[in-house]
Amino acid sequence: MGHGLFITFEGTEGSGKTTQVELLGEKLSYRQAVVVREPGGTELGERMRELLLTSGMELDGEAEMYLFMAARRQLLHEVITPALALGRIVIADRYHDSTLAYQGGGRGVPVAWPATFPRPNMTFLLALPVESGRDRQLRAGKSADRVERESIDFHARVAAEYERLAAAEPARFMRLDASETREEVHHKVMSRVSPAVDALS
Ligand code: T5A
Repeated sequence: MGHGLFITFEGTEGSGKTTQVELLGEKLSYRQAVVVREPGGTELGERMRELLLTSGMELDGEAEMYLFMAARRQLLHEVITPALALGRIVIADRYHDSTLAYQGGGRGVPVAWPATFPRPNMTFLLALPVESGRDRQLRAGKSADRVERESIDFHARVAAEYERLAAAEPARFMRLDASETREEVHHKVMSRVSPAVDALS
């Protein structure tokens, strides 16, 4: 990895990742922070997003895992790695921990961390009860995609896997109570990000 700063946001559906990514992106716009979302961010990624989330296609769990990872590899190649090499800050709305939690924890597929996928410098896990996240999405008028339509049990396994991942790497993960207000969560994010940004310059 270069000398930039790689920040990722993770969590179950409706936990507020996109909201926090936008708040942080605005706060760091003076540094031209690069904001990406997964799956997406490249032509391949956006096509994959359609296939994975809205096509209604029946997919084998392992095939699904490779598709998410192929989209990620392309995003690393086109966007993330060059930005980090230039010393930029990259903020990602989901990254490889999503595959570990959803395809690994949720579907029971064995998922590894490829050597060519950089580890983020910091990862914020937005922890929120699964039902509350679904309520928020409903209130926001967001219709459920292919993964979101899975059972409550599936989403509980995803949440449990996120907790396990965060406990296993306490130096990288910061677990946040996502039931707090947007501003409170953002404040906690900044308490971790600001010193790291100061250390960059
Ligand atoms: N997936 C993805 C995999 O299975 N494997 C993978 O490897 C990857 C990368 C992605 C789907 O793909 C799966 C996981 C997902 O199912 P997506 O459309 O990107 O799909 O969906 P999500 O990432 O889940 O995004 P959502 O938009 O559903 O949820 P967010 O981003 O967590 O939440 P956000 O910020 O949009 O907020 C939801 C609502 O809550 C409000 C917001 O205003 C919004 O209305 N809100 C709050 N309300 C009260 N208090 C707060 N603190 C709030 N923060 C936000």
